[in-house]
Amino acid sequence: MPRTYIGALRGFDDGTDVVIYGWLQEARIMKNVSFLILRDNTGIIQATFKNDEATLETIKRINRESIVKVQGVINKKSVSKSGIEIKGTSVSVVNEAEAPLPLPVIDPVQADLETRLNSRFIDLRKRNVSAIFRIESSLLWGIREYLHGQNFIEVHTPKIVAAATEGGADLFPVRYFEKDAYLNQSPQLYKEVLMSAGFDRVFEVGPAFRAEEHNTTRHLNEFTSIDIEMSFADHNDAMSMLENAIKSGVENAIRTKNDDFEALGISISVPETPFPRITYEKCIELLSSEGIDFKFGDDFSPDHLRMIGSRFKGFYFITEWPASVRPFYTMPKQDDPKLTNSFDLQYREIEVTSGAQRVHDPKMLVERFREKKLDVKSFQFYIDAFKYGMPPHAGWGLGLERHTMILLGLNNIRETTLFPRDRTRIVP
Ligand code: AMO
Repeated sequence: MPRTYIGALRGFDDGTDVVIYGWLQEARIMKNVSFLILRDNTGIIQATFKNDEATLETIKRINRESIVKVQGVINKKSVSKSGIEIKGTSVSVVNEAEAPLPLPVIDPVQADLETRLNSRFIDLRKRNVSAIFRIESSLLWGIREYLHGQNFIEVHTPKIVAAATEGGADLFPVRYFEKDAYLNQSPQLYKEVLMSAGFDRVFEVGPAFRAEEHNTTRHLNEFTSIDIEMSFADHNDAMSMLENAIKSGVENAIRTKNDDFEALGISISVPETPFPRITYEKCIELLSSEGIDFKFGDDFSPDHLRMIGSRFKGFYFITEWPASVRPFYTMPKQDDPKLTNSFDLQYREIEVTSGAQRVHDPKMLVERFREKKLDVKSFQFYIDAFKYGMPPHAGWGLGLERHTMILLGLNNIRETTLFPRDRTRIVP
């Protein structure tokens, strides 16, 4: 008989014979009957067994979290909470779990995050933990779907590279035979080169590596970056693309992941678009109205951003950042080159996306390299792509884990990362 997923049992008639496989969450042995609580990826079900001698012998020996096979009959007149159970006819162990478990799955007092991450494979068995990743997947699916609908193609660019993109200090060096190489911080250079190659619109979902020393609740040393680049477009086009992509992701999650939101005990709503936009200079005015002295050209601290963010309900853009705090590829504002055609998407004090219109004129690009005191030689492949027909272009990079974290109201980026890489953690 084929296997039935636990979540599908409800669709069968009372009295149907079924076979289910799952993790044994709990066994309760009473005087005349035993109850096995079984769990798979789709749900939880109770199987009830009469205590004949052989069955009782088996049930007594099964450790929690063992993989078991239960054969039985659907009972829809059950008095159990879910109104459905299996009247078990046979039970066997497919693969035994050792005891004790490194971490309990039924965990009335939640273990601390470090302990949970050390035994992440068990931690992820908890319904309210796996829910995060199902939702994350559906957010990403909705974003992908939207971008495909806008004629973007998904690309994959190298992660072993010869030059820095987002600032030289935060690079992980790797040995590449007889050459020096690094783990890529962002697909920035390659996605721009693909504009010169004529692809018009590309997106990539891939790992980005940052050797940042600070160990915070919103920084990882390896994160998943959703990047887009589009030709014949400016920062305003990129911002609308971002709003709509985010909206599509949230809509998809709400449409498909009701049970997971329930498991987390939260509900979210589709953000209203367009997101409010506030310029960097307006932010300074806002801060000074609160009595905070802020120098033009500096970056905002988390405290500053908390204050600015308190003025907005959800997402908002900070636009027109000064050139001093933006990378070399950012297009200066035409009538005021101290500023740039750039933006960050914020959610309260947290930055979830950076983006901009890019410099497309090769001469201006080389000038920007000089201003930033970068070695033009190590960017030659990138500069060459600008010399033979580069369209004007714009794009952004959205951090998937941060995005999921803010939407679900979680307070640590490690919660939305299966196996986080941080300043101290590289296993598991
Ligand atoms: P930036 O460096 O701002 O921009 O990164 C874009 C987004 O990626 C996420 N992010 C991180 N997430 C977790 N841990 C980190 N250490 C980390 N660093 C960044 C954030 C951030 O907003 N090339 C540009 C993008 C572009 O202009 O297209 C870039 O990489 O959510």
